[in-house]
Amino acid sequence: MSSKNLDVLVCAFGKEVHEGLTSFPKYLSSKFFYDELGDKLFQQIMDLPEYYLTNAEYDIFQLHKTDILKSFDADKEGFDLVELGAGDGKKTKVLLRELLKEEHPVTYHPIDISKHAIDGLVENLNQELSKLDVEGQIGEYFEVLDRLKHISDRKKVIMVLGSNIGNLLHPRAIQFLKKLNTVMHSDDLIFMGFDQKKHPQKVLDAYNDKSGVTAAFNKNVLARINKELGGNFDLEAFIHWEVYDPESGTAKSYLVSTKKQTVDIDCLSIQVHFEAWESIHTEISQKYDDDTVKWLAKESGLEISESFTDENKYYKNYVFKK
Ligand code: AVI
Repeated sequence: MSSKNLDVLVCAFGKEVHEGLTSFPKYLSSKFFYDELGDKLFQQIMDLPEYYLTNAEYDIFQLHKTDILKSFDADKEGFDLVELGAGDGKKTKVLLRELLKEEHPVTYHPIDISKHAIDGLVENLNQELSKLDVEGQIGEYFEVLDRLKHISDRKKVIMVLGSNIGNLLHPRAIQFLKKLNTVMHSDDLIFMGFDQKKHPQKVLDAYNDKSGVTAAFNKNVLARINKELGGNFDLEAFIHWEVYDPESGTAKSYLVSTKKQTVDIDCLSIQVHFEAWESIHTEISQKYDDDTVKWLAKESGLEISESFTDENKYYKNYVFKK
């Protein structure tokens, strides 16, 4: 094996692709959907008529902004609003505008792994909400949260929107909440969005849109393997497939091979064999109900103090305290 091959194997992407495609059944992590093209496709998904999640959470912010801010129970000292995975900040701006209107002393700390996203958001906020105190942070959630642990003596509200927690199976969601718990002081809060169980067809449609954007998003992981790991996946020889189990509330995405085929991945020095109709599991998008969220909170040493939903009850934002 050449040293280049070794480098690729030890990089996280190469290592996990190797692991997932040599396992049975095959799997790849949805975190690998996101490169420049993947980010663009996800932006398009959020604008799709079928993808109700974004609008539902936006509506919650519009409908309940005053009560949401009340639930943060910040005193005259104000607070630090930390957002993990801030993206374009569209929903958060509704709260930020309200905070400025009410003259709440607040510092907004958007955190994202993408420098591009943070630079763009900070610039945009400086223009649109020039009075707002913004401290953008680039990095992995927990590394930045560790840094933020001691930013001030003020209360901290940690926000995680977009049902991002839904991409984690319950044990990993608990790990995530527990980790958040460890960086919280006694009166700090978490404000987190959870997509709710609903008519199964509504869920299926959200992850299987007519225009095929979600299919392209799912297949982007194969495109990345081709580009970054020297793969030769034929994207046309795989179909995007979505299933939803209304009992567990788990939506699962797959890529299914439409024929018997062998794919070379040069940088990993492997050949991956697919039987006709063999699948690669690529994503879970968990849907919740109050009991499940209550259970997650309890397992993580947290308690729900309030929750807010949209008119259709598609989505809920919960406030957690220690
Ligand atoms: C980012 N995440 C919460 C999205 C979801 O709903 O699971 C990603 C996504 N996958 C397909 N469509 C959107």
